[in-house]
Amino acid sequence: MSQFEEVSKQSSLHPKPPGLVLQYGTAGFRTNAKHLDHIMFRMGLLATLRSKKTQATIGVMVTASHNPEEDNGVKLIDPMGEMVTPTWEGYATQLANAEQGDLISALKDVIDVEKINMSQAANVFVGKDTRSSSVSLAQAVLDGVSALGGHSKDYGLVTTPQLHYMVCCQNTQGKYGEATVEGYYHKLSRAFIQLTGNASNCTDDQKLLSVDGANGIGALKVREMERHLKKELHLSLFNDGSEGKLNHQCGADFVKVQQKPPTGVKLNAGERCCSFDGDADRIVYYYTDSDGKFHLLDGDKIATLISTFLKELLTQAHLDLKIAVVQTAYANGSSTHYLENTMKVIVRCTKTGVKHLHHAAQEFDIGVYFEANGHGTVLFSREAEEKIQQLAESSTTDDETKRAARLLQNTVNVINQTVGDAISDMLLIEAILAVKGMTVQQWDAIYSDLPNRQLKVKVSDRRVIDTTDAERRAVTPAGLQDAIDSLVKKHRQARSFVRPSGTEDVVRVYAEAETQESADALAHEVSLAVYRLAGGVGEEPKPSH
Ligand code: NG1
Ligand code: ZN
Repeated sequence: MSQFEEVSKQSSLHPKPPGLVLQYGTAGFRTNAKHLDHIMFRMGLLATLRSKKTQATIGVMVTASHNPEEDNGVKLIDPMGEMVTPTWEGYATQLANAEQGDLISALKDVIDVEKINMSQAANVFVGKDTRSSSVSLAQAVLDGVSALGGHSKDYGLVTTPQLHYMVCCQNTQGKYGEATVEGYYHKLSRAFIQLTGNASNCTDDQKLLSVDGANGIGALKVREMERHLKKELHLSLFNDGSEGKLNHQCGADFVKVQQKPPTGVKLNAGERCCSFDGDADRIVYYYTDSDGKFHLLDGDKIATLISTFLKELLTQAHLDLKIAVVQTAYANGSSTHYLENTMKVIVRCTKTGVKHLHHAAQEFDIGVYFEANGHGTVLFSREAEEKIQQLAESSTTDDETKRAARLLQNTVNVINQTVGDAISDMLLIEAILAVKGMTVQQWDAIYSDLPNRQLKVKVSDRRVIDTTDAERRAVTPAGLQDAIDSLVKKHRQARSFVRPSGTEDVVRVYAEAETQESADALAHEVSLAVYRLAGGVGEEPKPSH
């Protein structure tokens, strides 16, 4: 039987509902799990083609991250562990939307355009999160790979960043690490223990950290990793999936957007706590003070902590490497101000979506990128890594220089450079706090966030909003940006912007201002402007109390 006959036969077991149209968005395909079986099979096919084309291993992750339990989704991972390129995102959408009878010709179109040698071997790594729908959906991906004669390795339950790590390890022939879950734990924990070895007088209390696992895969994996940490970190794990529902009233997205603690976590005043999202590629920290007030330390605070630490080490090591922080329009204005004016580091702003941040960060020797929601990592250029390594191993440098170079070297090893990784970020943050002897309150006090509010507005077609200047200004519909500008002028220290979401059928509104009342009022006024000028549907947005 020819290759395509096998695909035809297998695809009839994963039929596409006629007329259903889905798009590969900011984070792959994401929707209610019941619409995704054919998508998964087809992404198995596409990953196989991508593998043949790149002559490398490709990853396919089945997850819908912070979305509700009933949703699911799928993302493709390119050879170095990065997100798949925009051209192939386009193929993903074409393949996903080809009606059942047109699938083979859609597949042949990609093969022709990309001039793919179909006799080339293919290898695909597949991983999934803890959603109940992920079991059959991951099987559909595997079926797609085998229908085109590709080899696959099923990693089963892994976090999204773990699968990115596996793909990178495999394609670097083990230089990045060993492509197993144990290899991941070993690499990260070893670097973590070496980093914390530089902390003097760290008490048991300071080693305490509460973790909200969002009832997802991160909880399972943190538990597996614990024994590798050799008591250098005492974790209290909450929302571990044994009772609660995935992402429900918990997890990084809930905490960030609601600006309140998750349910299911015992918070003692002053104690550090962090929340992962449903696939453990995001993390935020927080604590409550003695007055019961909640303090959030989001991706901006994390980027500031990490970049300050790295900048100090570069000075101590006398290394002349260019460091930058990459943010999006959602970064709190105070963080940008502090980074540019006090820390004097280069700050770049890109469009929302980690692939944009990742690319911008690659332009520097050291690029620290974080979305305000807690997705981020640090990228080191190959030259930067080499310089750090040479210095750490040199026999002629003095002790202080060498110590700084070794700390930098361990930082390179603890951070998952392929993608934002809650577990790896957590280990780096904990190590920095330990090495600097810093409390969560001191970290929080580096700068004060401007009060802010995020809202959503439903419109009939969110594509009517087009933006420019890294999404900070709306070009269409006519009059919207003028309306936002005049509303912003009514508030002190204010800023606001709107953009269509890439993962939900809504327009997102962001506002920040001198006081919470002002930020709330501005967010509401801008929501009304969107509703009126961009085709709002349903009830008019109401003011928050
Ligand atoms: P959209 O829905 O495009 O705003 C959200 C996040 C992104 C990114 C993606 C992927 C915000 C405001 N937006 O995108 O930063 O993380 O999801 O998960 O947090
Ligand atoms: Zn996620």
